[in-house]
Amino acid sequence: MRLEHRLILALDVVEPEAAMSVAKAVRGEVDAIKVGWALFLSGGRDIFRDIARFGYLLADLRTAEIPNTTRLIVEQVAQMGASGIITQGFVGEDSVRAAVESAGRAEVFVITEMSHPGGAEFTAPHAEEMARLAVRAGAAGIVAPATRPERVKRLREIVGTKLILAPGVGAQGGKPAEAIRAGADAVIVGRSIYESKDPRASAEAIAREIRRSRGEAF
Ligand code: BMP
Repeated sequence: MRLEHRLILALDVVEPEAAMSVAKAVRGEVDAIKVGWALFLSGGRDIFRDIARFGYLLADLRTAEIPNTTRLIVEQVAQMGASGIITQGFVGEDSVRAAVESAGRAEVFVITEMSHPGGAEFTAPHAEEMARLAVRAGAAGIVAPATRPERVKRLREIVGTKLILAPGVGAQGGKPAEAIRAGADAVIVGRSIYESKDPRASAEAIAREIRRSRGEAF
């Protein structure tokens, strides 16, 4: 993933035409577009292919399966033109390895600790093990909570130079600059962009905040 803005749009817009119009609006202002189950169920393979033509499609049909089923799913996702694929870490090393091996040229990101309050119940106590697992399995990086920057900081110590993508900014209460300062490479933002009146301006504002926090000119 090429990190120019350090911002990934989570396109959780269910209506395909509306989704495409948000994708077009933020074109050039985000590094990747994450598309998940809700839009896949309404727009199918076509919408995935359309978004992939735009640039980096981060496919979030997050696998939580045994290795064989993981392989079958990930091969399908890669065929739709995904540049990145998200998988759960709690499934264990064999399943994560299956995702990495069947992803082809796509990068695999492993969810460690989830950003919502419930993420503290079962994922947080094992997040560090999942981060180690992601490194061992050859993943491109991990997903870690922008809602808990101190956890991003700790997970950064474990994953070294692997990428950390941090969701939970805006609607879930996390702050983009804090997540980046804690060690995230990019933030994943959904509602604060696609529900705003001007998605492009909202994306620009978040990217500007990140640049400022990194002391970069903008
Ligand atoms: P929003 O900015 O609207 O809260 O969206 C966050 C996005 O990141 C959603 O697509 C959600 O599924 C995803 N996500 C998350 O919020 N927390 C995680 O721990 C992992 C995720 O993939």
